[in-house]
Amino acid sequence: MTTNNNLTTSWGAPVGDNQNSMTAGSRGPTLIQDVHLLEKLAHFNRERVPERVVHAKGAGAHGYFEVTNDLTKYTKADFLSEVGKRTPMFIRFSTVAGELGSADTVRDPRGFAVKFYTEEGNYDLVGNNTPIFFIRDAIKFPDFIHTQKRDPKTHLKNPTAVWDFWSLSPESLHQVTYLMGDRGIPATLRHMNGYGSHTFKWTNKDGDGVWVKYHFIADQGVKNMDVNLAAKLAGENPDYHTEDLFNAIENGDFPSWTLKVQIMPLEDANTYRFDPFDVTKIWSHKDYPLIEVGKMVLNKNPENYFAEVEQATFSPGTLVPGIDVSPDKMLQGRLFAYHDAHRYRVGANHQALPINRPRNEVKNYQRDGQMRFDNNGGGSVYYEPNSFGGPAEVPEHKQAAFPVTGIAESVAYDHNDHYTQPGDLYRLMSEEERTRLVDNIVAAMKPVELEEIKLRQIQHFYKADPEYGTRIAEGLGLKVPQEVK
Ligand code: HDE
Repeated sequence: MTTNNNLTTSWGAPVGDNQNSMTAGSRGPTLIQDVHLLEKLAHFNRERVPERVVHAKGAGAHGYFEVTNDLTKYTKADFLSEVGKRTPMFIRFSTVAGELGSADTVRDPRGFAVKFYTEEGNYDLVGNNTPIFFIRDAIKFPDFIHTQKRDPKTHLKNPTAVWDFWSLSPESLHQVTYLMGDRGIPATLRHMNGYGSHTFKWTNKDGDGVWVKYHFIADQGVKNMDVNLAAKLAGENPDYHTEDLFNAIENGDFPSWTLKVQIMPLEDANTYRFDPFDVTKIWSHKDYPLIEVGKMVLNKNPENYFAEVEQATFSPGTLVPGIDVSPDKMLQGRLFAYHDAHRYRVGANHQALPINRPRNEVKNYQRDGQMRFDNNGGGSVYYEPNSFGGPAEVPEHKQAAFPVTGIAESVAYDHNDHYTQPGDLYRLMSEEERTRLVDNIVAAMKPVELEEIKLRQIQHFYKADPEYGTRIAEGLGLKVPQEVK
């Protein structure tokens, strides 16, 4: 076949004219038989896939992960099996609430979604830049996100809804305190940590398990952005973080993170002072110190934003042998939500797209579906069990058995101390940090329409730390309600 630079239709035929539609005479009308025009307009109409319902605005990069510490006594995960082992990876950073075109420098958690292309399949670690979350049961997520998105009548952000929900969901206080503090607006995507947030389970070759939490510590250090600069940049350069990441990588200034883990023996989960699967809590670093695992380096920008960043699909359910989930109720809900979102947003065969497909060979009996663009298993055997040497299961990678107990019912976590950890976080802050935190909260709560909501929220701040609650009340020109004192 000869190679040339011919413009072609999507079916490969040379295009004769890409500047002038075919018309009856120079004044038209336009002829419907200009099939190239029809195809071009029709394809254009379909250029957008639905944006992610949360985490719509994002930036991605390629890189690698290198093991620096031998943790094989805890996990048989192949990509962690040897010091020095390198695994290619892709990361997508994102804001949560804004739309695809929204500003980068807003106060919001940042998504920190990592895809490791391991030799035993893809492993996705779909975390945030905060170690905790606003709620701890998946059933509350759609309501929570409604309050973060636009009001259905005004199509504006609605602070009354935000604080109404938070004040009625006191488990959010820890994450609210974190978000309203300095870390709520990172200086750049390179200057923030990432967290797996949930508890996961690691299992070693002997089938012994431990609970694990992930921390990606930014080697660049953590730096945050002043609120006034953030507001200015949101107007002047809404893509500031996206641009910063792209330029850093383009200029060879490769950002990196050190991955560390906290390890908890399985039995400790039964006796720890709170439920360690509750994603609104952090584990004390004194009880479970950070242990180094390896280094993640971002060294290559995507070639094509849509193909690589927009079409990337991450799920906390994309796991490899040696890494399993925990009973965390949020994590359990996410195991359904993500691939469901991908099937809706990208399509039934989203796993086979170049950015998503594993680097090892996929061999299974799944066939067909919309946009099946690989060879669909060719003529190979398409059912199991079979007598034709089709791919067979690997018994040693059967999930380690685990005990389950209890009565099935819709029930809350039984630990309801929503105040100690947010209070500790407040007390950890310097006076300047506390002042900025209080100023941010007061500014955010001022527009709340009902005083009742403000008073309810003030009580939560007060219960975390009397000074915290009192300062917010004063800032809002209100008094701490008597019943909480
Ligand atoms: Fe997500 N989340 N989430 N989330 N999330 C999505 O997945 C969801 C949660 C996170 O760059 C969606 O493909 C539910 C916690 C990141 O592509 C959706 C619950 C954490 C990203 C979804 C949570 C996250 C998402 C939107 C409560 C941090 C972006 C479209 C049970 C630990 C990934 C999509 C990317 C994206 C659902 C809570 C992080 C709808 C139901 C907790 C980083 O499926």
